[in-house]
Amino acid sequence: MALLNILNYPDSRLYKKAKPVAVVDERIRQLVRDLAETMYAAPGIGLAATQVDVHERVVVIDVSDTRDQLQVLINPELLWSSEDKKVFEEGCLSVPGIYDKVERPDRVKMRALNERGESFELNAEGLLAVCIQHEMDHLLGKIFVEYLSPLKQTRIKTKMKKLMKAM
Ligand code: GNR
Ligand code: NI
Repeated sequence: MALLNILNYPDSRLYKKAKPVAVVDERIRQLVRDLAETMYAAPGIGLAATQVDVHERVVVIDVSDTRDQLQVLINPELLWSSEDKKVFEEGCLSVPGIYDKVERPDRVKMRALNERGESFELNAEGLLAVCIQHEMDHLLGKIFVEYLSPLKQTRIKTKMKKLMKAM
């Protein structure tokens, strides 16, 4: 097991597009374990491989209060999203200390592979739907602040650069 280093916005590597996983093998299962450990330690409710500088389509999520309901999504595909939207106050482990409202479809239907390489479908709503969409964006190189106004994005970049210098 290993704790992985999480990239901070606006690191250019966060904008890379992840490639599909060809085979779910022991290497991928090790990545899943390390992502989960890193997510729980942070703590966060989700983590995409992109955030730890691995550009493959792997995501871990746990939105449970008990922190024992790990969900692994490999090569996730969006099958359907609802017309109705919801606004949610989002945060991101790659943008520490920043929270802002983002509007997204309220419900989504997904297909993905689990850590055994088996295909499964998932209907999600509420926090899980928010988290899945947030993580899928990471795999495409998109960060939630890109939904905010250009002025807010500039302010957040300035704040993050200052924060990085102070570290
Ligand atoms: O831990 C996280 N919390 C969160 C809160 C609201 C909306 C999305 C998230 S995901 C975030 C972890 C993270 O950055 N995943 O990419
Ligand atoms: Ni994030």
